[in-house]
Amino acid sequence: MKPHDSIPYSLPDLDDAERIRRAQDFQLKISQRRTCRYFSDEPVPREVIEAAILAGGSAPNGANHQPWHFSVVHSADKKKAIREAAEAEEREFYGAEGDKAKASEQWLDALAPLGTDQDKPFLETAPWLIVVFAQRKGGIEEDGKTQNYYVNESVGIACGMMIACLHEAGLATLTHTPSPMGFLRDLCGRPAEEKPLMIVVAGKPAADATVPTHALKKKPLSQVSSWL
Ligand code: IYR
Repeated sequence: MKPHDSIPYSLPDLDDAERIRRAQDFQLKISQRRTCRYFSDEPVPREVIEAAILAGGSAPNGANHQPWHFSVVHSADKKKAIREAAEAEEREFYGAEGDKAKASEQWLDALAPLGTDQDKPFLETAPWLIVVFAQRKGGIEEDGKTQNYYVNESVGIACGMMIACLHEAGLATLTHTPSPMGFLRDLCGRPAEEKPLMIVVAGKPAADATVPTHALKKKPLSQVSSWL
């Protein structure tokens, strides 16, 4: 059943060769994205971040409630506060103070090929931090009480589309998920019904940026798909 209020929808009717070419071009482009942990402090225009947030905000989502909020952090003071709070959590996670790590040995072993640790200088170096919040309640009017649906799925897709846009704009990104992350709600002044989901760090890669070779091991199509 169509709702009363609807408008026609169409897309350009490409021929198959063009369709395949575009899909493969995009796949090649997006497959060059890397999670980058070394950022330049060079400025990046705010318009790029605005466009990326709007791209993310066009994601499919539960009942079109758009259950997300993006707190954009640019000031040196706020970035420093976020870095300090995140590193405090990470020191406990990695057991950097000599206490037992909160992370299991299995988890730490899994992270070893990435070379991550409790130091997060990029949270201050990169020009932009986009702190992503998931709204458990609020509806389209953000009334703080209407139930939202498929919140994690919706916000996850929005983050993916935002990251794709940032990559297209030639920016490096890093999804940082300090754990626990309640401090982000306080530092960004967000309400209790919002759950911080991740920080998307965005900026130019440092001139000497590297990525771990572990990150290049991508599963082949034959492993990630089955065709029924
Ligand atoms: N939040 C920690 C640990 C971490 C966990 C996973 I799973 C990663 O893929 C990367 C890091 C940190 O940011 O160091």
